[in-house]
Amino acid sequence: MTSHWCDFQNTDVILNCGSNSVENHPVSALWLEKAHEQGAKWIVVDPRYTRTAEQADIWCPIRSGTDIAFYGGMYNYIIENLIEPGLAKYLADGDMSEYNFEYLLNYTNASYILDPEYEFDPATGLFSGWNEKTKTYNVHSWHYETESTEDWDTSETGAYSWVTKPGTPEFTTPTLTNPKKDMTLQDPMCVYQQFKKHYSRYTLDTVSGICGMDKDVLELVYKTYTSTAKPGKAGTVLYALGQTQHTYGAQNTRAMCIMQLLLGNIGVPGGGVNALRGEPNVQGATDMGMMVNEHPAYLKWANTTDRSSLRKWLESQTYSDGYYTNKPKFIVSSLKEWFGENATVENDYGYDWWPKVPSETGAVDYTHISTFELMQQGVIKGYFNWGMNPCHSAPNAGNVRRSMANLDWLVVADQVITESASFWKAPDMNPADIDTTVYYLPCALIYEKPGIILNSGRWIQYRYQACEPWDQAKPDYEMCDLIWTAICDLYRKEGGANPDPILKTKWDYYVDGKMDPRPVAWALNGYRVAGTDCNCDSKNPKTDLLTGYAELGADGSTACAMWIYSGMWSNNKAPLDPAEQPLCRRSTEDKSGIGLNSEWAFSWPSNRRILYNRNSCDMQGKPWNADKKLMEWTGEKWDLVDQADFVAAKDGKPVPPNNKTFFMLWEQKARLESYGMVDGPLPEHFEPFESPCDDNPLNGAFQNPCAFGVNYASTKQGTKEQYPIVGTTYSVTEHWQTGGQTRLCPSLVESMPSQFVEMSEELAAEKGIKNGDEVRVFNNRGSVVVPALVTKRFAPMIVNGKMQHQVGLTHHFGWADLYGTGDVVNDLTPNVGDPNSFTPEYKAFLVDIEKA
Ligand SMILES: Nc1nc2c(c(=O)[nH]1)N[C@H]1C(S)=C(S)[C@@H](COP(=O)(O)OP(=O)(O)OC[C@H]3O[C@@H](n4cnc5c(=O)[nH]c(N)nc54)[C@H](O)[C@@H]3O)O[C@H]1N2
Ligand SMILES: Nc1nc2c(c(=O)[nH]1)N[C@H]1C(S)=C(S)[C@@H](COP(=O)(O)OP(=O)(O)OC[C@H]3O[C@@H](n4cnc5c(=O)[nH]c(N)nc54)[C@H](O)[C@@H]3O)O[C@H]1N2
Ligand SMILES: [Mo]
Repeated sequence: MTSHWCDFQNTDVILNCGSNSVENHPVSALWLEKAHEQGAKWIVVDPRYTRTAEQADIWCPIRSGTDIAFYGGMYNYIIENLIEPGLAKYLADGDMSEYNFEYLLNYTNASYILDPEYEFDPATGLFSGWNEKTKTYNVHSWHYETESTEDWDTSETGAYSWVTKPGTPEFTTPTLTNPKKDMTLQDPMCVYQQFKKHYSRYTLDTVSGICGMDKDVLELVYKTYTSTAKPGKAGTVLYALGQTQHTYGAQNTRAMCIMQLLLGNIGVPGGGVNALRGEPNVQGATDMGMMVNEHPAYLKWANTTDRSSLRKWLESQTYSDGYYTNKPKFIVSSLKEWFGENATVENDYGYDWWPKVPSETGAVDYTHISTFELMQQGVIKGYFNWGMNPCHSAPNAGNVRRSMANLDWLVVADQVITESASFWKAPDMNPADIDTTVYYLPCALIYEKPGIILNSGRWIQYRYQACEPWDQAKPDYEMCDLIWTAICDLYRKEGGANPDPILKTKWDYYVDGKMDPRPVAWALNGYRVAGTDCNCDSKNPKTDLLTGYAELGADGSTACAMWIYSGMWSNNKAPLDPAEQPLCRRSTEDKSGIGLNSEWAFSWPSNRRILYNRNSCDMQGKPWNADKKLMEWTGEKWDLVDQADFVAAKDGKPVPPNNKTFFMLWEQKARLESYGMVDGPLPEHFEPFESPCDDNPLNGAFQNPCAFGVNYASTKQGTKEQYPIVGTTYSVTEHWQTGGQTRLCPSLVESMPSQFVEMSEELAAEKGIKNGDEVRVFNNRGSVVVPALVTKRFAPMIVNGKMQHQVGLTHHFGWADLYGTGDVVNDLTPNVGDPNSFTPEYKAFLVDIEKA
């Protein structure tokens, strides 16, 4: 998962599915081209012929929103052509020349026996555990059958002796349930057999019909990509918004993981499921928990049900085995950073001061899509809009503008006057009707402030300030500091209803009296609380920086805001000098020979470059591919090229190879079937919220029964009779998202002066539209006028036997800014999304078009 981009050069087959490397992620394309030059095959699965498709060997057009059918067909292809023909032979004589059985059997949960109640019913499209009233699943029957149980050994010499250390909060330790297995994969309830049954419906005919694909091209894609099933071969899948922006976007992502597991492509050089991340530092923002349910470092926020106290958090979140048995250390250390000396074992380290995310059924919901509904209902009355532009970027943007008009106050922190900062000036708004007070806080540009930034491959680096902020603009952290200290002063003066969460919070990120990102870096890295002197000449709290997260305690002895970042800023000799810290390493000497570049920057966690890298070796610890070695068991110890993502040594002694290769899960096996998603244990094809089809040939549910937001009146679902054309959206190289920065740049506007709707020659002819004509694109939510771009890059598709048109729109223009204005394309997209990640369905919806 999330390999660094230089690793793409190590691959044998590239699959860009729902991502456009060449136009939107040019640096990724550099490494893909390198692989291509060395003989790798390149496949692009995308509704249109992109510049990435132009570089590739195979372009396979797909109807937007049908990727799960595409992957399901691939699983069926692997089972029919690789697994089934070879399984009996492998079990008899160990032959795995065509297919990597060792990986499937030992490193995944294929052999695990599922609960006898587990079921999927194609007639209803539902898995076992469905509750029709709440429209949610009880995931109990998606678990395994238990063979035996093991309790934690917390005795003085036991592996978990730390649990009884003074200062550690009390909790009932988890019990490991060892699942029942069938290593011959014949038991009808084993994961493999249920999986095989599930995807036997995904035949080439059915899949090509749903996806609107040519069956021969589809088969060629399957044949080419599954050539990486051979031990020693690797395939990489690069994904972005074409996968995530759907009402089953998270299942799309799981679908890619499953594909890579079946092919033995996770944890090997040139493998992985690689997100091409978007906004600068989106990796960092995700790590930092910029979402309603995620706390920094992928721990869960406190909530009102199973995490309503620290004890409950520890009991619901601590894994029974694997590395997440250490979660108590991460959460207590986080609380120690959050509340400093106010956090003690007696007060549960301040856990109750944390706000609790409402989590009962029917509770208030603060996800992105729902906040705007809450504004309409008058529940949310004030809004901080910080470095984003939802009046333009959010789905159903017209609805967002109308919602904002209901606010008492709005604060916008940005470097340009965006559509959100001027929502009351939108062409469809009447300023006289709007009472919202809008405050604008000008922010410093990236060049005008220092700080930490992460790239898409988890590399943490430091950016120095180049110049002073312009005029009154300030770095965001200085604005935060001013607001925060003002709030604290008010609480001190007036008391307030519940001052403790505010006044007990530790806030000491200053150097020489000024807010500074370097003490924040100490907090992220972690330090010993009772620490020694750090030879630091500032007036700041003394630090004793940790060398890595292995040093964290659950007893209040360490503070650490981001356990995964621990080690990036660990040099106690120069705590204020970024250049002396691991994240600023700049050695271009690559000792690995395969581009790991381990001495350039710091890659979380532990400077590991390839996650789950133990899977690059067989059960004996020999690399599958000797030319691309990440590690090897010498018979006595592990010879490590990359940092080990498994237990390589314990108490100073080498640990010989075993089958515990995915140590971030309690099973320490990767999950083909999983109980971790709210909408199903296996990805199943559903139609988008707005679909052009009459039915779903694979199941009786048609759409994802768990899709998010579908009941809001504002979504105004359209039908295929009203709007027969599939619409999708994407970016162009010349502009950036809502265009605040790029539309202010005359040369960029000159090279890409407007948005457009891209359509096939056939559709244009049908509608009497010529290239360059102004066209109205509309549905129940909105209407935009843009020029037509009539191209051969879009072609009509045969979907389930009928001709289907699809069009694509760019989404970078709005009414704000000096140069380059235009209609807001997100007036068309539906405010519905994925029930796991809440990502909106920007990539598949219905429209109609006419000459304007
Ligand atoms: N120049 C430039 N670069 C950017 C950005 C920008 O605005 N401008 N934005 C940045 C950001 S924030 C992000 S998140 C990334 C986005 O990066 P990408 O996801 O690569 O960009 P998009 O153009 O949104 O969509 C990628 C492709 O998905 C295809 N697609 C649409 N629907 C589907 C579908 O259902 N299935 C499949 N398989 N494909 C589909 C589209 O045709 C498009 O070619 O780019 C980043 N890079
Ligand atoms: N139809 C459709 N809609 C989409 C997408 C799509 O593919 N199709 N993509 C979605 C995706 S992936 C994304 S990421 C969103 C992006 O949605 P937004 O984040 O709302 O869009 P941006 O234009 O990137 O807005 C970022 C704002 O931050 C400002 N900014 C830049 N640097 C700083 C800074 O240091 N501090 C502060 N305070 N502000 C700063 C910029 O000027 C800009 O106005 O759009 C989503 N919307
Ligand atoms: Mo993004």
